[in-house]
Amino acid sequence: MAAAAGPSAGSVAETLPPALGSTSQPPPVFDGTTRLYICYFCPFAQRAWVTRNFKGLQDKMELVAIDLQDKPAWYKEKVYPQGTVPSLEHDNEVRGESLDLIKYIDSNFDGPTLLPEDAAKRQFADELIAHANAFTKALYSPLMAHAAVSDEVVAALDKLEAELSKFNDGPFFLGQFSLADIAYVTILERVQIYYSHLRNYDITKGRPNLEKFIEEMNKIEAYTQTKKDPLFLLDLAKNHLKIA
Ligand SMILES: N[C@@H](CCC(=O)N[C@@H](CS)C(=O)NCC(=O)O)C(=O)O
Repeated sequence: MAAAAGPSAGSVAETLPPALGSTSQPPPVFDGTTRLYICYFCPFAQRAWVTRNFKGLQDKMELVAIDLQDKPAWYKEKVYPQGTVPSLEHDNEVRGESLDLIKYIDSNFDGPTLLPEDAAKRQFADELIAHANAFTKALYSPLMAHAAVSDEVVAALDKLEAELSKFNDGPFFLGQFSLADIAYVTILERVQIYYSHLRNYDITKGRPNLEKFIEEMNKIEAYTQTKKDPLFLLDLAKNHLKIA
């Protein structure tokens, strides 16, 4: 049986390591240690980080934080040639791509399973996860193009609202907390801030399922431990993604 998400799920007080920059030494790569390379502010890395926390892998999967604003050359040279975070060093290989990684972590490590047993729900999980990048693009594009809230944005949010009640056993997509929730929550965290501040648009208004989803996510420590100050995230996106 899958464990239900509760307030204490994934709850381990953890002192986060400092982010490594261009003058930092690399970790002893391929020494048998399992390492998750992240950046503390990246929504994609955050997906893998939440998955690790929820499965209680804090002692089995070491976090290595990379300072993307002062990226160490060794990250690309020695660890992950694509140079992006997240990546996972495990079993003498390094894998990336957050949506693939969260599935990999769920199937290859101990801890509560993050996919339902029910076949229809599992198929829906796959569909939701496969659609997460398109959702991200639909929500980010108008901000990066400095455009108004478009029909596409409204449609993407309405689709999510409907998907959240597909099985009528909310507040999560699939009854239990799952990889599908992890695929969306880090993006929702950011677009909620950006649309509220930059477009005066509340993404949860008239979308009770989405409102409840965000409320319940904020009770899961595996996720809340990874959140960052909203105004800091807004500033970062304004400066780096040039959203306005
Ligand atoms: N499709 C990738 C995207 C990862 C990604 O773009 N990460 C950004 C940080 S949010 C990155 O590593 N950028 C490289 C850099 O800034 O040098 C995934 O889902 O893992």
